[in-house]
Amino acid sequence: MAAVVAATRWWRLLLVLSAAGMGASGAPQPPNILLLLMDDMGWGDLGVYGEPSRETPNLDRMAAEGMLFPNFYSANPLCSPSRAALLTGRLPIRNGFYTTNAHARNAYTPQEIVGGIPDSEQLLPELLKKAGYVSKIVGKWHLGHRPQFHPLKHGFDEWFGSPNCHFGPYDNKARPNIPVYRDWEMVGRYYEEFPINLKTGEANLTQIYLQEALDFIKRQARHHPFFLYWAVDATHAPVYASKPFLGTSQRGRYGDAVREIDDSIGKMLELLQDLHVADNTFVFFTSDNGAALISAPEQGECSPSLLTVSPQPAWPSWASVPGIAACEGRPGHRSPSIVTCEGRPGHRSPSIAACEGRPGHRSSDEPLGHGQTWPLMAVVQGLQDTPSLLFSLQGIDFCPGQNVSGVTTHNLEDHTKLPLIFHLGRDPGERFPLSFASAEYQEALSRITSVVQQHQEALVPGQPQLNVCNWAVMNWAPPGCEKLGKCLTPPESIPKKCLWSH
Ligand SMILES: [Ca+2]
Repeated sequence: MAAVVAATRWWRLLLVLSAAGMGASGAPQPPNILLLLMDDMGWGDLGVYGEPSRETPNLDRMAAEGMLFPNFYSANPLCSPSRAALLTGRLPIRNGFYTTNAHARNAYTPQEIVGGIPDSEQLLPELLKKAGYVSKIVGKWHLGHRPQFHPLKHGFDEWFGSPNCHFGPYDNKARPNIPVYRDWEMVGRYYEEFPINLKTGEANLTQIYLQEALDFIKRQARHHPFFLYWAVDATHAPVYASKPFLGTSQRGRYGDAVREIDDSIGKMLELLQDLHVADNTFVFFTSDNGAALISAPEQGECSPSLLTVSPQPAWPSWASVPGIAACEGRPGHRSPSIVTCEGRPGHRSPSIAACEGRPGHRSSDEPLGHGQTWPLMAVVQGLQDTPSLLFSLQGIDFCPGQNVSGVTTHNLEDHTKLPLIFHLGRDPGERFPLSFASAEYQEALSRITSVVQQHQEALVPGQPQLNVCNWAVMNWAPPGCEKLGKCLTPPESIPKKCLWSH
């Protein structure tokens, strides 16, 4: 869907940026890239997006001095497919991050998953490597944990983080604790060498991830163009923060985690300034999916914003995520208001390409993408002044008191025969579907249906990676476990269909 097109556009931008200055020796170094990917952070969770406690000064400043993307979508409402799309620039249905085990069911990569990112996919760090970049992933990978899916086999040069979510603690008998890797080998496991106190919410992980980032930036900034993918997960349940931040937010533990992340990003931006590379670094901040309202209020937030919805099947606002760019070569650029790249406040899905310094470049009148998993669930197409969002299927686990009658449902509902259509310009919260009898609805349906047909005719689905699970493939004995004395014995191999309950 739109998110993927946004991802594709952001790819285009990066490729243009990385192509700049390449070739002749002595040419300017291609820009560094700092991609800050949050986990389950909702559209309304930052001050600059209207969160009233205003506890994200660094991100708010970054938006004020850079660019804010008020309509920015991820490709999927769950971590793995969204991240696969971000790094490949391709819809999950194409890159294989979907399941056919059940109709219209999202899927991801728990540690019993057999599949992962296929070798046939070209990831962003693989392309950047050809341009001389050194790439590091800090934090959550989530594109498969088996050896062939290791991030260093898919373009990254360094890794500090984990292959799966920080769920647990497990007993290391029925299910192993999730390992934490440094490059090729594990260096410990969550709840063991890397503790997370579920009762107090205390964990030092964001600070560790920050130090990994600062160290990498210091090492690389003067020698090679770098790509740092900072994929922290403190805002994913169970949310956590380090001791100095615990209890400091007006909005509970989730706010503590957000405050620590904001503070960390401030330190990274400060380091770029200190190293005199800020002018040549493209920084982009976003989230893998919208707010995890299923985790609220204890482990998430029902923030009072337009888009307060959950990572649940088919509902697109789950995929409405923050998007902030600090554009290369425009240090100190200050927008008088929240603007898109094209300088039209509120204009929908701005073209990241405009960050190239080509403000006349135009791509947002293209169909903005379609669908995410299987089957097609939603389409975003058109501009702010035209009805631009269609649903064929939807479902949501909404926050108390925020139900929208006839729109939000606890269970997935099939609207294929009479899709819901929203005018995102007038109704960015997607609460008021157009009247089926209206001329506006009929015109939009006709227009978007042709986009759907084009998509379906051109679609070449990837081999689904999220169908088969096997407890024997879990993180029993990751590489490096021998050195730590932490190898566990896997159970008998019994492949079975993965069951997806949400
Ligand atoms: Ca997520």
